[in-house]
Amino acid sequence: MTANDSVHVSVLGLGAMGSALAAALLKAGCATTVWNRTPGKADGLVEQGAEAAATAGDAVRADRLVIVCLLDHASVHEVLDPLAEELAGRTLINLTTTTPAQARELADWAAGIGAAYLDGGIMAVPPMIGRPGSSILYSGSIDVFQQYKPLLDLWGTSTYFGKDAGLASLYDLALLASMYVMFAGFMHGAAMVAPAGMTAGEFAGMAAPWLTAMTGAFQGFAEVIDGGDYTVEGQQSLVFSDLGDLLAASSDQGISTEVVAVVQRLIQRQIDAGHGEEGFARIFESIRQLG
Ligand code: FVH
Repeated sequence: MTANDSVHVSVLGLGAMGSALAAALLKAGCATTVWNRTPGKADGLVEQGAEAAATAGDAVRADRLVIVCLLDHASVHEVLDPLAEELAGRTLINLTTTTPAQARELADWAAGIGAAYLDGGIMAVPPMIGRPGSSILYSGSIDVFQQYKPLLDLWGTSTYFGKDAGLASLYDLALLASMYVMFAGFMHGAAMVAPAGMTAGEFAGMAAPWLTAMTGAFQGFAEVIDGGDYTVEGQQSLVFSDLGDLLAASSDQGISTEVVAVVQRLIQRQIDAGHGEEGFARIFESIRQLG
């Protein structure tokens, strides 16, 4: 199929993300039916050519392909459970953020009612949908992924990770975990310099190029972790990585030390276990084993 080759799609959920997904489909000429719990959110999409369904059931019955983008796992079940019979024989692509366990549960539920299921994790914010940089991770039915790939590509780069429906969510949440910890690090730095009169905006101007340059270290850390040998020459040792100065300076600035203290604890656990001269990447071991 091409992206809009006689594809009829129903989109359930017209929040910021669902609306962006539906708008991209309409822009590509896909016949699109839309539904939202609270009326009114479909109006702009109807102006772009969408068909508004009065109920979720009407939307499901309108098309064989049903895209779901609701708030969370509970809202997905709230909307879909009463429609189990209508969903039989149809294809469900769920782009709602869920945990891997919730994605697997939904895949099993879909299999039980006779619906094909593909789970997606959106690595984009709504304005990015359909633009360079937007990426969506998928897992679940390979048949669904292959059949609808031209349509999925309308939203961003589509990557399939396997038939375990939980994988897309796992990778999505792992990337989000990395992002939130990095964001917390930025906030910590901004809080540190604030008492000295630097605005968060000024600090952002310094931090962005610094952190961008530091992401260059990821591959080196990854090689050490994947190789399983933290004694490889040329690494910054755990003892050298002591964050005592960062903690003291943070305290001196009168701010919380929580963010940095977490990293210091991960380092210390490895030093206490006798690995002080090994590389910083060894804190991976502190994280992957429950402390
Ligand atoms: N927005 C973003 O940047 C992120 C990017 C990564 C992926 N997420 C996930 O996408 C899901 C939807 O996010 P959203 O941004 O569209 O969220 P909202 O604008 O808050 O819209 C939520 C929609 O869900 C509907 N809804 C909520 N609860 C129920 C329910 N019990 N029954 C039926 N519909 C429900 C809500 O309807 P209404 O409040 O307008 O009636 C909205 O349509 C989400 O998983 C993100 O994590 C977005």
